[in-house]
Amino acid sequence: MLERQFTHQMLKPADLAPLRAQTRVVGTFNPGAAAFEGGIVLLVRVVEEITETREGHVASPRINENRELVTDWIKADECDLSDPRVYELKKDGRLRLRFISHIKVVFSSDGKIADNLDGRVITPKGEYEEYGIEDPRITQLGGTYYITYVGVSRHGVCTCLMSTTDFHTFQRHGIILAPDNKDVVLFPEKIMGSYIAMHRPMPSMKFSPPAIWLARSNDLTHWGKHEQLHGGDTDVERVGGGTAPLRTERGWLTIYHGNEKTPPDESGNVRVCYTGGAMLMDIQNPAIILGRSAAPIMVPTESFETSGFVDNVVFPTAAIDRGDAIWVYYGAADESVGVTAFDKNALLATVAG
Ligand code: MAN
Repeated sequence: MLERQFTHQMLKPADLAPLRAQTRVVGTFNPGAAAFEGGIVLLVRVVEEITETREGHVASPRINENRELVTDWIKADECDLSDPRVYELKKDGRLRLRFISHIKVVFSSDGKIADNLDGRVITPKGEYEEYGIEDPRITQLGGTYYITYVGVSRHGVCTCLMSTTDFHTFQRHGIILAPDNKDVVLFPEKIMGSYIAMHRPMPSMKFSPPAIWLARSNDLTHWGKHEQLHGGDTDVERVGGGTAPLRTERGWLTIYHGNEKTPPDESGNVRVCYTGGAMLMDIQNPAIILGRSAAPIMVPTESFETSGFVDNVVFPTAAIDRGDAIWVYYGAADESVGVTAFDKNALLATVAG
């Protein structure tokens, strides 16, 4: 674990009003972040659930073709309710979401306090976003900010792209990686003539656990030349890209996530914990990993990280270079936005090859 210069819970569900009378906000987390007009802009994933309850049923919200919210009521005894995020239908093992997400634009003049909550709301649109849009990541390329985000639907979990120059109007560019694939982050420059993305396909055949891959593109929408970047460690169940890489004099620096099971406690309970690790990639060929932190640099420790909608989660989604420090924006316990800072040299020392 690396010493944090400060940690601040920047946004929590109570800070935002629900979009509709029939929903309540249960999560504001996994934010994209970028430097914008002298401050920081955040694109926050806002999760809402249906307030109505029906005896013997559970609610699964979705957006229909007219962009209206409708609720599917599923018989409670027909699904596995052990995961607070999803229902697993017993008859065929299919997943449905317990909630629906949209994206909210939030501004911060000092990068710590969310002092302007008047930004736009981006809501799901179309067949591939019917269960919501999630987990935006922002990369500035020239004067345009590109935003990768997750579209969830009955077809699976895919990654889509949109862009903006002003965080007021957004242009959608459609699906860039087919289901199931998320945790997609773009590098902030073309490298050897190509745009580069980290992405995380979810293999459903059991040859391999999920791993981080790299892909290349000439236009940001057609991706190819796939190669595996990092396949995770044996004790880590799942890894995924986190923050858009930052150029440093030593290489591309990113903070990614992994999850692991804690050893059983006295009652035999095993917890899953999401942590952040650092990775350094070669400037000319980012498929070459120059070093990774031997142990996670970010571990849930603060109460808003250890306890929330899903306990024990830190999920880094943006990093901003502040000269001597790197500020990291992250989702905490699938419920709030946190911001923390690391000394840049100390962070780079964790990835010394
Ligand atoms: C996982 C979690 C959820 C998310 C779904 C679909 O279950 O990350 O928060 O809604 O995947 O992306």
